[in-house]
Amino acid sequence: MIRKYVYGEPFETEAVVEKMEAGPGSEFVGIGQVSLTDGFTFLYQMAEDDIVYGLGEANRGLNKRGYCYISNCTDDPNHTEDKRSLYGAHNFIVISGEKNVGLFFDYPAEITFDIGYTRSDLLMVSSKEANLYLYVIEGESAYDIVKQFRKMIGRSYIPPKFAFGFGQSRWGYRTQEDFFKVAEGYRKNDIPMDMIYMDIDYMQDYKDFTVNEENFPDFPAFVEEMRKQGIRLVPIIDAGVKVEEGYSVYEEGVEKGYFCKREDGSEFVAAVWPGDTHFPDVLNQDARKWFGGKYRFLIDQGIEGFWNDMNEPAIFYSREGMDDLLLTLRKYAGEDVDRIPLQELEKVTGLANAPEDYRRFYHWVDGKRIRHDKVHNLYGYNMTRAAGEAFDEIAEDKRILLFSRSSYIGMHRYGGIWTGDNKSWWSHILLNLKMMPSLNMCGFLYTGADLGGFGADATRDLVLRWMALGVFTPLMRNHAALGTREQEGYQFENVEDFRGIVETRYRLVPYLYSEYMKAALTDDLYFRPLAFVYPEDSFAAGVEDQVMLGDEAMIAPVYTQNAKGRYVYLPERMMLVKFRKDGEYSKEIFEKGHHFVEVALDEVPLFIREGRCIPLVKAAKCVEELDTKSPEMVGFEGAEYVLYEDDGVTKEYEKEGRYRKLRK
Ligand code: MIG
Repeated sequence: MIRKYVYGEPFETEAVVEKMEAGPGSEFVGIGQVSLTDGFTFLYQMAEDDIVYGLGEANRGLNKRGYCYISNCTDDPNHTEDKRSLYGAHNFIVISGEKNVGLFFDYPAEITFDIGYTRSDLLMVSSKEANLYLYVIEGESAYDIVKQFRKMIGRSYIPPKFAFGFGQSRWGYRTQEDFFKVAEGYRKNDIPMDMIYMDIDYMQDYKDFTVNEENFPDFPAFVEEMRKQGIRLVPIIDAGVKVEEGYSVYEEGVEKGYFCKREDGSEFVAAVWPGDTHFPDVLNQDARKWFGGKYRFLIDQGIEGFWNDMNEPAIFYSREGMDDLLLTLRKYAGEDVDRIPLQELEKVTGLANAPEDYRRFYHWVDGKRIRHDKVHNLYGYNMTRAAGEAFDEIAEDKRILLFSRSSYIGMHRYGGIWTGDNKSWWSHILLNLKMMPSLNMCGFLYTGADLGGFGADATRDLVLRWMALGVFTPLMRNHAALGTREQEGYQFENVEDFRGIVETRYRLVPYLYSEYMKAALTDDLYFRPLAFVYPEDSFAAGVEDQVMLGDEAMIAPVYTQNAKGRYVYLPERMMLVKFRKDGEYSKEIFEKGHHFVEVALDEVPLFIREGRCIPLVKAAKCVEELDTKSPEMVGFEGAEYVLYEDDGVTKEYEKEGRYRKLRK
């Protein structure tokens, strides 16, 4: 059962698609208490054993209890344990225990989730303004509540099937030759691959919807040449549009009034990669349509996928912020060092993503002007929506790959997300794993992390272990930052180990795609916490480093260096399958309980549940070359698997004959 309450005058985020009558927001909403004396505060008394799930792309555990999280989309590349905000704002939580309650706070500005941080038994959700919709969902279990929520927010984005292949990325690929070198690195070493991502250096001076003509003299021919090798190029698009006379996107945007403006009506200037930029006002329907239409420039040249970056939106500095800093520095130039108040110099480090900058520009929505900070968490969502809505017109019945860095619930209908600038740290493999079910609960199914880590130098074993997890995430992409150690699959010794892991992905693509499609088409989860599947099992509730995949399997990646394997808890009897680089696999049955399982660096472990089986095919160099006619079935004798299969290109998901029964 879902109840919807309205407080004040909420901004219509369009996160929810189901039409629902809203009751007046009272101070008592049945399960918790609301205080409106100082902004908005929701209070809920947690029972000792309550688990709190949700918050999508957030830090720390699967169980969110015991910390404080702030939804405030932020470009922060240091995802240390103390961080409260990352790139997304996913305000849905589920309290699971004696009583099960789902709560969605549809509020587009900063909102704080104090989940037993201030007082261990108290859940406090608070925002400065009391303008929001609160959805209270009750159900028989946490899982049931999540399914109700997913239905209410609408079907998750479905990418083309090639997007289930492996992709290589690195910030710093610059010229056509750089890209050919990567393609060659993979193809020569017989490592499958479907995508190479193009980071900001493909553009001319970081201008959106341009291609550097010197480095790509004939871009469409280049795209086609890659396609012939079975590789799609996936360019990045940044939020800020470069301020430059003669640049058509800039000139048109100014002329039509489609950029975000200051209070005085002038265009707000934010410095990002291109230098001075303006932000397209993607919350404004006309501007959104205009900006989305620009993607056509690349689609017309053969491009079939994009990633949207810097859309929190990230700001290196604003004109105002810089002016203020320069004045301060001038004021103290020549001054005795100990007479300079240090807090004044904090302006230097406080220049980027400054809260005051988010109060310096405005959006026009349905004839009303609204200050950015009041709708801050909707920017990435609407930039991606701009593209998604445009694709429906540009490419009609064709699926385009699309994912974003910043997001809000609602964006899950238009694209996926990657989890941003992690580091080549072992702890971030585990963080990657924990985020996946939480993201699924909030509607984001096409997700994945930068495999091998974005910042810092990777090591061979870390990349192998991380990619062995990436085998199972819908988005499987190795990406690294400029200046870090190269970590493409062919950069380390014994390249066959990398080949084996990527080949395992391809052997599983028909199965993983099928699981993805079933989850998307029935508003279900692709990754589930163990507790959703084994609600009666008290051990399962505490397991955070293993995750259920669909109805058949469980993953338990190795995430510590120099480990020969790991401890695993099996809530039931399962078969451990270890995929090997020779194209074979080993299998071993484990009884319910705790076990240490050995997993070598070149193996990919997967647990298959009692009485289940999954399909396996032969690897190929890219997804479209996979032969799926008669998969080999792996798992328990007599088991049955229902395989979903379609062309992977068009949107006729529900046409007849999509499901096929396979038997072991
Ligand atoms: O300020 O485009 O998260 O994936 O490689 C950094 C360069 C901008 C941040 C993205 C990252 C990308 C990088 N971008």
